[in-house]
Parts: sequence; structure tokens; C-alpha cells
Amino acid sequence: MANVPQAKYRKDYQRPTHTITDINLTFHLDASVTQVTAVSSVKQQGDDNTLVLDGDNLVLKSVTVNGAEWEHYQESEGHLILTKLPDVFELSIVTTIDPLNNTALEGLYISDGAFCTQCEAEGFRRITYYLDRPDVLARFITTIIADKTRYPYLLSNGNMVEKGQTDDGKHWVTWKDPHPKPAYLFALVAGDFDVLRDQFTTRSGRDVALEIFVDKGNLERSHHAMVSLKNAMKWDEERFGLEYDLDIYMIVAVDFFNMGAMENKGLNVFNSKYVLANDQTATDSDYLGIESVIGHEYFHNWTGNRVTCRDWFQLSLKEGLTVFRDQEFSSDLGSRVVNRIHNVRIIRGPQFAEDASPMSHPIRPEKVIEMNNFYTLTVYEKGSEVIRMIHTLLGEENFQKGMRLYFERHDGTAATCEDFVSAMEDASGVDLAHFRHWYSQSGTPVLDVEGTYNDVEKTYTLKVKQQTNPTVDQPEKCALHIPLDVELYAPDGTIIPLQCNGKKIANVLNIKESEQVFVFDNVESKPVPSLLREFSAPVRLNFSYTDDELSFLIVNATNDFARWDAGQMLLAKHIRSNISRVEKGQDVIWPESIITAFKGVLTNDSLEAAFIAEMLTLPGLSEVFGWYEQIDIDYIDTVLTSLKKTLASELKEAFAQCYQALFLPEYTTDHGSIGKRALKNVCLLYLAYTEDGDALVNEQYRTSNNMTDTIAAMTAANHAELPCREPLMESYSEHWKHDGLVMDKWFILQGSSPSESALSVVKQCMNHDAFSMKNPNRIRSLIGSFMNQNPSQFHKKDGSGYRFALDILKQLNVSNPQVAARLIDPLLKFKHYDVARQELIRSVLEELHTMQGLAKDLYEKVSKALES
Ligand code: B3K
Ligand code: ZN
Repeated sequence: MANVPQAKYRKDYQRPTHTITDINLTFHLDASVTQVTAVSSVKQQGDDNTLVLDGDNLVLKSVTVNGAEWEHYQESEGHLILTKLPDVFELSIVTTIDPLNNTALEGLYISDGAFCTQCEAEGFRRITYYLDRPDVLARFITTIIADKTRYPYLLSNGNMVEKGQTDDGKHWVTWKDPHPKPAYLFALVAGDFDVLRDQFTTRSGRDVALEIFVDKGNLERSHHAMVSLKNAMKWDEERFGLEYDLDIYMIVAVDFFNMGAMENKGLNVFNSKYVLANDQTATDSDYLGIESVIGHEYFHNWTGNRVTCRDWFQLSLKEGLTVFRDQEFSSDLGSRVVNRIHNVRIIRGPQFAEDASPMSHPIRPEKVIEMNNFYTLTVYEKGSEVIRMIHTLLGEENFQKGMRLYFERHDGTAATCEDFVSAMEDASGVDLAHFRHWYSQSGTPVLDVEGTYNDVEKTYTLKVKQQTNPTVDQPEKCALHIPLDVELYAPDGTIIPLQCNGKKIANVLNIKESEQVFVFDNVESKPVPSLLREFSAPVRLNFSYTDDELSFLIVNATNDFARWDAGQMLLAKHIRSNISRVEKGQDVIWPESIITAFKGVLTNDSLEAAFIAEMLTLPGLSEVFGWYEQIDIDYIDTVLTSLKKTLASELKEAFAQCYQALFLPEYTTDHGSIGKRALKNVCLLYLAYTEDGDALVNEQYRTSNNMTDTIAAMTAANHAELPCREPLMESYSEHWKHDGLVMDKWFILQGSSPSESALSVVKQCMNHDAFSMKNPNRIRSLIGSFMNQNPSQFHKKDGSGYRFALDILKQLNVSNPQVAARLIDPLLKFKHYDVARQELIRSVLEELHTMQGLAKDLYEKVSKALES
């Protein structure tokens, strides 16, 4: 690379030299030459009269200061440097941009003929020269001028204040946002849409117009999003006491979008995947995903917009907190235990993997080259676990007190993670001094716990050791403050109250040192401990349970999450021992304890269906992979496939009975029905491996009246490689080939097919009418699933998967580097694979590293991987 991209460090934060209180933007929209006029009121903050603005891909037309042309400026690599400025002035900048050729989908671009924007993190600088940093908060007034017939709707943040016509057949609209905001929350949309309109009255009596804009013809797919939005508005008032603060809330669904959605003030832009749904096109998990993302973006209005981040290193201030809030929203509306299980699977699988990868970083990173690379599972999901631990340590009441204090202190400003923790601490009186290390330390702590029973003293001793292994970014680690939630059970299943020195103590133990011992007294017989209940901290737990103890917990633990966790530990224990057997060339053996335990769960009528479905779902591939420093991926694949087949044949009758009993004639998306379908379809996944599999799967596909059952049948056919797979895939594509969003499900199945021909099929699919290398959803579905969810084919020992990945990454490096940088993740952990694969992957990374014009998104990841 000619210019090596430079990193920024958190420690180097400096206040801006100037502030911008107001900005008036005027857009003359045109697909290839849009003219942007930005008139800002600027004030110098210190003694420096030089102003350095950010800009990227702009054509500068003019600069004026206080109405007069300004000649003291210079454009240099991403900046406009203005000198000799007065203290207070009005700065007017005219630039032009080219939305049509903006394939990176950052700044102003075109999605299916409509103009739309994405400015977080640093996309506003692709619209005009500006202080593009989150601690510069300005009031925005935006005027949009465009052709009336092609762009009947002209939208921006805030409230619409004026509109009119021009003489040449165009129209214009002016929007005013009364809330000062950083540029990353700016949005503009112009196009022709169908609009779903509704209304919400806040509890203080403000009437809010709600509008969802979708592509023409999609109106009937937007109702669930509207219901979710109203539920979110109501929930935030009830649980957090937070109300909406404008007269209008708009959501626009677009097909071309780099991520899920964006919380722009008053005008959210969404990936259509998180808006559009009906019974025929969306699965139950799509419905739940929409509810959670609609909630997430809405909740950002307070945690993100009203209080924003001082700098991008503080991203988890808004993201971790808002994920926590959306998780609570989904849990309050649906099944708490199922939500918790889903979230924990993400932490134990891909998040732990990220902690152990070359991209390892604390939830508040110290060093960043490309900010878009830090919208990670660590910042979001682990960030949310950190908030959840604070919630556990403080309790709901004190936590809400802390939230109120946080808003009292920081509303309308740009804050830091430290500000949040201080508010929690001050409001509750709980000391979080030691806890703060969670913000600065990366990696996954390991808790090694040992239990000893003393029959004479009637005491039970838990010895807890914690340790965090060095990570690529941070060789030294310290002991963290870990809340460890425990319960002890007597052999008859009753709870043994926790007492130390005769005094009752709480279930949550505070682990702060590298080794701590807890002696519980009045324990009449050897107990079975339930540890890390509710996954009270994002750590790996080691405790040598016997099969009997785990089977006991599956039946007797009072907490559903703990029962599920015991099931996962039982599976994990035997998956591990079988992987060792396979490594040594021995046969796989599954003990009776697993079969008995899972049969007990499957036939237990008192359990919620959705919960049984989770009990029967094996740990994910990334989770299993993460148990090892280095592993041949084929061993894991062999063992997991064998386990599925064994459970299928041993529990065939029980699966079949359960499957038949769960037939629902009507499709409804209440949580009870969603749970029943989940369990029915887990049964089908196992039954697919039996001799009746092909007939059952075929029958379900042919008689299905909803997408959940349709996709479940196809998934079963795909994984078990059933004869009906091809005809079903054919039939689906015939039916849905005109609809990219629905075809994504089909592309995922093609990408994750275990068939030997998977790669050549993926290549053929790239010529499918519904596929486009310009659309991130299509790329993620087809190519992302191949690289992430298809270990046997992507990691083929002939290196064909890796060469394909190289080719794709080279293309995306030019057209959409942000998507490229997401896709490359499975290659970064190459050191964890066997030596032969390591060498193949390393050569791919090296080729990228030496490539001319490597975007900084890929550069950051590739160079970290190679240095590691
Ligand atoms: N804040 C946005 C994410 C922006 C990602 C920029 N690469 C969506 C969200 O977390 O709600
Ligand atoms: Zn967010």
C-alpha cells in the first residue's frame, strides 16, 4: 500500500477547536450531480483560528465566510483546512456529490431509484465538508429540492416546516429538527413509496404521527413493524419512563443497506429485512427480529440521540445500553428464558470467538483505524452483558434511578462510558470502581470453580479462580469484578438457603480476586450447585459436573435458564470427549445419559414448547470451535453430525409423536404458537435423518401455509441432503424468483449446503436473476452463509473455498469495503485451524495485504491477522 492507514487512539481525544451551533442544508437532488449547500454558524472554542473539516469524495464548488468568498483554504486528503478565520462566523460551502456511483452505501446514495443516506459512523463527510465527529451538536434545517414525479416524498429529520413548488416542475420541502444532534444522525430520503400511517399518544398527551415508507406494493407487509413500533413506544414509557419528543416518527425501508437499521433522529432508515413481513414471506424469527430491531432503533432516541457519544471509542455507551434495552423489551413481551438463551448463544459462540481473534478489543476500544470495523459483537452484545451485570449488581430500582440521573446530567450532550458508570454508582451507592475494568479489558475471563463437601462440619466450599488469557491487543490482564449467581440443591431437589457463618447471604457472589473461597454452612448433605445462573457474567465456566449431576439439574433446577444450561453442559462434555476420540482415530460413543435426559425433556408436558426446542438444539459450530486453541474443523463436523444422527435414531418415536401433536391449522404469531412451531421444526430436523425423513419433509413443504414451516422443511432437506431437496429448492425459486428478500432464504440454503457441489452451486447462483453483487443482503445470504455456516465446504482442504473468497473480497474492496470487511471475519482466525489450512489462508491474507488500493476497512483486519 502506498499510504499506510493511520490508527486513532482513545487517549488522544481532544475537544473540537470549533463548535457548530446551527446548520442549514440545501440539496438539489440529481442522481449523478447533487449539489449540497451547507451554511453553518461556527464558533471558535480555543485560540486556534484554523478549522479543519472532514470530507470524502466531494467536489468543492465554493467557500464563503460571512457572505464573502474565502480564499484562505486548502483541500488535502480528506480535509478542508480553513485558516485566518474570525472567532464567530457563518461558513457557506457548496459541494457536489455523485449518489448514483456511490456503491459503498455510505453518505447519500441511491437504493432502487430512491435517494437515501447512511451517516454513522463517518458518512456525513461524504455529503459535505463538516466537523464530522459526534461531540459537535448542531440544530439542522434541511431543504430538499427535487423532481416532483420521481420523488414525491422528500424527508429529513425533525418536523416539516415549509414546502412549495419551483417554476421548473420541481418541488421542495424544508425540515427543522429542534434537537441539536451530531452529523451521524442526519438523514435524507427522497423517492416514491407506499406509506402506512398510524398515530401514538404519549402518556403526557403528545400526539405523534407514525409513518412507515415502503416500496410500492409492499404496504401489506408493513403492519407488523407498525405494531412493534407502538409496542416499543409504550414499553419505553412503562419500563424506563421515557417518552418520544417530536411530532412525527418516520421509518423508511430500503433494499440496499449495509447493516440492519439506523436511528437517525425522527427518520429511521431500515434494511427492508427488518420491516417487511407477512405469513407467506417471513418466518417467525423474521417477525421477532423486526420487533427487536424496531425497538432497538426507537430506544436509541434516548440512549444514543438525546445523550450521544463524545467520541467513537464510546460507542458501547449507546449500543451496549440500547441492546440491553431491546433485549429487555423482547423479554418483557415474549419468553424471557428463550430470549436469554438466544443472547447467551451469541456470546458463547461468535462473541467469545471475536475475543479470541486478532480483532479482540475491549467494549470500549483503545485504537481504531476504520470505525465501521468496531460495530462488533463485543461492543454490542458483550457491551449489553456489561450493562446487564450492572443491573444485576444494582437491582431494577437502583438501575432505573441511575438511568434518571444519567439523563438529568447528560441530556442534550455527548457523554462517555465513564459518565454512565458514575451516574449508576452515584444513584445507587454501589461501588463500581473495580467493575470499570470491564470497559478496558478485552478477552473472555475463565472461571474455574471447585466444590467440596465436608460431611462432618456440614459445610460446602466453593473455590473460585478467575483468569483471562492474554489477547492479541492486550498481553496483561487483571482480575475483574464478576457477579456469580449460584444456588445449591439438596438431593431431593429442594433449595439449600445460602449461609456463611450462620448469616443468610444473597445468591450473587462478588468475585473480585483471582482466587476466592466461599464456605457455606448448614448444608446437611452434599449439594449440587447451579452456577452462573442466568449467565450472570460473560465468562467461560469450568466445573467438573458428573453426568448424574447435570441430569439432576436438567430436572430440578428452579430456573429454566439453569436447566437449559445444564443440558448444554452435558452435551458439551460428550462432544468434547468424542472430538478427542475422533482425533485419536477412535469411534464416536454417546452415553445413555444424554438419550435419557433429552427423552425426559421431550416428553415433559409441563415444559413450554419453545423451551424444549432450545433444550434440543445443539451448541453452535462457533461455540464448539471456540473450545480449542487449534483444531481440524472436520473433527467437529464429524462429531456434531454423529450426535444429530444418534439422537434422531434413539428418540425417533418421541420426536415423531411430538411432531404430530404440534400441528397448528392456523398461522398466528403469538408467542405460544411461535414456540410450538419451533419445537415441531426442531423435531423435523432430527426426523430428517431417519428413514421417514424424505416423506415427512416433502409433506410439510407441500402442505405448509406459512414461511416458517416452508423454510423449516427446506432446511431439514438441505442439512440431511434428502432426495426431495432439489425439487423443493426448484419449486421455491420458481415461486419467489422476483423477490430478492424472500430469495435470501434460498440463497442461505445454497450457501450452507453440505453437498460436495456447494461451491459450484454458489457460483451458479451468482447468475440468478435475484442475485446482485451490489446488494449487501444478497451477498451476505449467499456468500456470507457459505463462508460462515458451511465449514465442510468452505474449508475444503483443496483451498477452493479460500480462493473464491479472495476473488470476492477483491471485488468488494472496490465496490463496498464495509461489506468486504464483514465477510472476511472467518479468515482472520486462521491460526486456530490445522497447519495445512493455516498456510492456505495465510497466502490469501498476504495477497490482500500487498494489493494496490486495499481499503482501510480490510487493511485493518488483514494486517492485524497477519501480525497476530
Ligand atoms: N447505529 C447503527 C449502526 C451503524 C453502523 C455503522 N457502520 C444501528 C444501530 O446500532 O442501531
Ligand atoms: Zn444500535
